[in-house]
Amino acid sequence: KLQALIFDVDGTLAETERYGHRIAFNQAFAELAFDWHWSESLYSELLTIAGGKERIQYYLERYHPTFQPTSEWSEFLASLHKLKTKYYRELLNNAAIPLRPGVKRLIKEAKAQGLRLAIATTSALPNATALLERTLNPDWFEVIAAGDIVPAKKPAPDIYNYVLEKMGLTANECLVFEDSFHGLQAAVAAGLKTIVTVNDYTKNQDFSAACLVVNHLGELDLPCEFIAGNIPK
Ligand code: XBP
Ligand code: MG
Repeated sequence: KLQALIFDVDGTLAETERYGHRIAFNQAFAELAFDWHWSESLYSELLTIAGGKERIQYYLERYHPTFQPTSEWSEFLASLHKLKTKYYRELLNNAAIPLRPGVKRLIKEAKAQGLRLAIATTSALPNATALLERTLNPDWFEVIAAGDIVPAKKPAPDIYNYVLEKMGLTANECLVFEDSFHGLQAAVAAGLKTIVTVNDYTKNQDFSAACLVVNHLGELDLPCEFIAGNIPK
């Protein structure tokens, strides 16, 4: 029997990549006078790497292979990422990135029916809680699993296995909501059934492992569109 819903954050609850993370990375680069700028199209490519620190490292290796930080790599990445997190929180406070259609409705309905709720995100914990504080309520989620809490980020299943263990549930008692190929891979590798709500960054990715693919979760006056499905019995 279904006991819990587990939600990804970025791209699933809200369009935070487009209106938040990318801009915050660029603001952090500018503050440190680095001549690096992540355009929308470059960011689509960089999104294949999960995790902000990991994404910066990939970008530098690929586009600025001779760059050497003045401190240790791990220290450099951590401090640059900390600055990015500060800007991201500022953006959330000022621009108030809205939830995607149907997210609040579904979460409230699930709560009313006694389903348990959790978060599984690659993004840093302060980023996840900042969005939840502004839009939903962090207390509604029994587990908020985020960022470096597990060593291997999505597409590794670790973050989902962590949530299952914390909640004392098996995979077939849960349903996951994701927006990206790497998120889907992580959930499926943990044995979880997954609904994908695509967005502009992810709509051309391979979601054949999902049990349902829709454009968003839908509202009464904004029905969702079915894209693909393989609904399990
Ligand atoms: C989210 C990510 C994160 C965010 C940035 O993926 O990949 O890296 O882009 O967040 P998912 P941080 O939605 O699959 O969890 O900079 O805090 O890592
Ligand atoms: Mg996502």
